[in-house]
Amino acid sequence: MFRNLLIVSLMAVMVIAAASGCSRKPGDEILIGIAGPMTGDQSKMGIDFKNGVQLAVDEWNAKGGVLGKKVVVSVEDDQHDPKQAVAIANKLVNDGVAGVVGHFNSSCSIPASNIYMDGGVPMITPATTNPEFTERGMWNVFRVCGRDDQQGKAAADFVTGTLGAKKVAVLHDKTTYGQGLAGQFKANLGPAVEVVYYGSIIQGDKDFKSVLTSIKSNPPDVLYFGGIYPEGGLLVKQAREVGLNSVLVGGDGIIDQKFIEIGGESAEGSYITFSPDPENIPTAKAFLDEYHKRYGQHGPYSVYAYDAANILLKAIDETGSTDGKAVAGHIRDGSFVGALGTVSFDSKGDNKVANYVIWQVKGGRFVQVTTL
Ligand code: ABU
Repeated sequence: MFRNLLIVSLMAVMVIAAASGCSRKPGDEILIGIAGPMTGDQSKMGIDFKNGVQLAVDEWNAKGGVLGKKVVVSVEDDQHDPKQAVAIANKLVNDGVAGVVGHFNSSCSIPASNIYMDGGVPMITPATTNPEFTERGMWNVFRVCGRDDQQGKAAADFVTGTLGAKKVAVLHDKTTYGQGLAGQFKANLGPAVEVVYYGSIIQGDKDFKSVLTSIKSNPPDVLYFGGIYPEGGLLVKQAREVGLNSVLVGGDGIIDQKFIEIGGESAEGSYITFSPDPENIPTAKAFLDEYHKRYGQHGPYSVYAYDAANILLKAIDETGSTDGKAVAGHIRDGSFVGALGTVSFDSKGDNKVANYVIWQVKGGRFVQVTTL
């Protein structure tokens, strides 16, 4: 009788575990999260994250894992929506992740970071550039990329210096990233430049001809855009269609081949601020070779996701722990040699070395046109 009861109870536990999707074996694995836009019009960025992190994880697992355990990834889609970002952050915390690589959008990373902090989880973003992400005195936030105060100034110096622009129009997409970057760019222009138009578009809209026609009435030398490539590509295309021929300048949000696919020939000549080309960084060669073999051409933030994952896993390995505060403390104090070179962080969690150079669309692809 007792034996039958035991068997029934065990079966019930197994059914409940299967029904709840509880296939992880706590203690046997180390779970890390990847968070970003995995579907929708910015999904190229999320997929680049996923590929870069998976490559790093596979390399660790091939060497025996971390702390003798297999590393497993949980890929979560925030759809570049701040509410969804908070929802998946709660899920990842509840699932027991040891750390998160993500998110992409500043508007997602900032609110999600509070959930991770309360849950004791360190996060390293490959791509979130809004300064506020690391300006709130949080112990758990890191970024391997630069910041918009740095790239906004780099863009303004280029536009006023190299391009010698006298009249500039500035548009942004009203997001934390786009509006913040546009503001940083404008604030660094200096008194010799006239800002003939400062305004916004709505992310997700498809027709910008009305605002572009207004800008054309007093045509600027430069049209600066703070935003992401789906809207950036349409803006440059429609600018030419309404007869506005100002050169488009933007930030890292538009440096993806998708911008050129959407903008077509109108994208040619556009300038973008971004970090130096990893193709010219000897330490990135092994990563790029393997990435290209597995996934095809890398995206702008593939290598940043790869380095972020390696930093997180190395910190777990070296501390011998998945305790979030211990891991974050080690990341903050340590120095990590990755595909992009040596990365170390300041007390806020910003990468101590974040350089911006200028890229241009030439012959249908992005080419780095200035050096450090
Ligand atoms: N930094 C490019 C776009 C991602 C973001 O910061 O919102």
